[in-house]
Amino acid sequence: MLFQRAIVLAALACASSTAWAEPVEIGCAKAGRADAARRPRLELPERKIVVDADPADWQGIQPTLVEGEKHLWFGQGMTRENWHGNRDLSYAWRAAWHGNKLYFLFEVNDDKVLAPTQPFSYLNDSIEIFLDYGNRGGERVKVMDGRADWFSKCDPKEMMGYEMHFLPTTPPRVYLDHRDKYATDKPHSEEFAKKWAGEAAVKKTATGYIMEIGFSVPGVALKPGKVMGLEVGVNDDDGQGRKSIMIWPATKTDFWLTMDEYGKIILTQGDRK
Ligand SMILES: [Ca+2]
Ligand SMILES: [Ca+2]
Repeated sequence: MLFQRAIVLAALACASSTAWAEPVEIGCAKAGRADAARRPRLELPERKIVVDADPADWQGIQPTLVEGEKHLWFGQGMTRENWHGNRDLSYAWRAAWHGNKLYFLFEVNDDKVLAPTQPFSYLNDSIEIFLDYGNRGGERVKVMDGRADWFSKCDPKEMMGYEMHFLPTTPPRVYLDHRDKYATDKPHSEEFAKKWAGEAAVKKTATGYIMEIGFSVPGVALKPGKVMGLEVGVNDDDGQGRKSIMIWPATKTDFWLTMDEYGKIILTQGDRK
């Protein structure tokens, strides 16, 4: 997504003529690559999950808390001042796997959960999942024809990792990639259901919403020991368009372009409930 982010950062920070394909050297991107050992590694238990927005299936699986300003990403009008604490935006997420499907549970605190009014999915209240399914790191989209603007075309062969968006609508709207430029009114929900065995369910809560998600990435086999890169985010629109995004784990890098600082998830056999 974050075409707009890419433009801003490329213009500010990247002198390369292939700005879309080259890692943009900002913040601690280089230091992060040199210090891979510090990246979070999470073991995903194997567990049968029913995707119904009821968190009961997840008992005993440790949530990862994304709270506090250290998880904010700044740019495109998003500043520290726009975030009003954990009740405004924060979340806990968990992940598991079963068969050939990955499962996620997001429990989001957002004091104003709004119907989508913004033109692009990521400018509305929404969840983002970035998946480096081959644990490759590097460029998320590897341009093959030399064009500078990879966002203008979505060639599945070039996609080394997915950027998926989920809106807390009923039913949730799902966006799988940038082929429709993440236009809010062009979700890929049907394709998600048919080709990804995708499921998503949402429930509003007193403090925000719960989203439960399950899917099988086409062509990707899951088995114990498999390692993938993962980055997650939640966007917050409280009525004036997106004002905050909270990210795990990398907050100071070009995570929508490069996958070098994603956390690692490892599929285990440790839990067969
Ligand atoms: Ca909010
Ligand atoms: Ca909101």
